[in-house]
Amino acid sequence: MTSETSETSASNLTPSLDPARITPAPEHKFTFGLWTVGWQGRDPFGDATRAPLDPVESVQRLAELGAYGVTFHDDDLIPFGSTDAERDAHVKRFRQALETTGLTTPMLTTNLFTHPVFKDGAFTANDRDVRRFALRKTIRNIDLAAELGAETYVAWGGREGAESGAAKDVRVALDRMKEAFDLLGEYVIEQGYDLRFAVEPKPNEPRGDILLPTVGHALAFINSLERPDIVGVNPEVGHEQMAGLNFPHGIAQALWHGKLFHLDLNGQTGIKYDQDLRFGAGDLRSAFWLVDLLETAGYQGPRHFDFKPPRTEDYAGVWASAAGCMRNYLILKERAAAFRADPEVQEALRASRLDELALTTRGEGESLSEGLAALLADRSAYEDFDANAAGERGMAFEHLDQLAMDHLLGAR
Ligand SMILES: [Mn+2]
Repeated sequence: MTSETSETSASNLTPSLDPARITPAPEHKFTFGLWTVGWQGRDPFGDATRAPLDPVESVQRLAELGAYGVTFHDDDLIPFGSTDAERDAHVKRFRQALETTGLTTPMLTTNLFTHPVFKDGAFTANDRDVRRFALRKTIRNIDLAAELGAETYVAWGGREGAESGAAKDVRVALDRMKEAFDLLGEYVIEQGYDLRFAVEPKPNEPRGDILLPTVGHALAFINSLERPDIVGVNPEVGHEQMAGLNFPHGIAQALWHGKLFHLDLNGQTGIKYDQDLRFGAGDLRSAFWLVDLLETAGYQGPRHFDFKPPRTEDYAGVWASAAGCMRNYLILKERAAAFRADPEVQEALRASRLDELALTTRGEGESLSEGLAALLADRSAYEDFDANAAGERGMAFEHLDQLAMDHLLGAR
């Protein structure tokens, strides 16, 4: 093969992406936690590998990379135990950086897991004084969230759980969890804040088992609250995958319930510790279907990255990792759009009868009682139905999925 033919076939196989379309810009609504790029690489087995990062520098660097906003736990900006004067100084410097760069703060959250006081949890700690302290700490940061114009307040209960059976009465702990969200909801309503809560599920780590371990558990819990309308979920890619679950399916159900208030994008390779890889690393097929879903379902919220640049990296590697999160999202967005626009894919979707899934199972325009009566009277639905013939119909899903693979791999 000559080099000329090899170049020709390569360009036929690889549709080039317009560099402008995969360059991050504020309109893409990419946001990063201060604790992500600011993670110093301290893990259970090793010390920090990076020096502390000034939140103001994070704001400046992320703005240069094309981000839309930053998010943070109270303690990421204001070290635990700061005096009021120190707190004001930290907030003032940070606000100046936001104003200079134009970065937004769409989400804030509370650190209820680092300080030893939270070793048995916060909202569900067995100790009542710890629960009351956790609520006051949260309320104080909710005030800051409202001041900074955040729309979402995330609650990740990393320490709400147990390592042993008798240590936590889960039903009673859930009473306390409900009480916490009801009190916080009451506070937000009384203050007139335009702020909604998003519960972040995780199955384990740091606790042996964490309460509200998956999106499904959290959705069910929200229904029991006094103000379920102001509480949704903040699912994280890696957290659901740690439980072996299909993340795009969980997101689709959260969207179906109108509860996808926020989300945490990162990468994870299977059921193991919480890896927090950059978005797109880990399960790439899952990432492709996630981006396809978010972009076609009309999700309007921030594309928020909650990842950890590996501790092998210096700060050049940290910024490369952050840029990679956004670049991978935009590449997958292009690939997913090309998949949806491909006439052969549209034909394959019809062959797999996705259009038929969209038809109601009862007759069009029939009420439930009319539909039920018609179903019971319909001999073709049962008495005359040929189940064996229907069982022989192929679904053509493999061809459809290969088309998706071709687009994902840049072969179409
Ligand atoms: Mn994580």
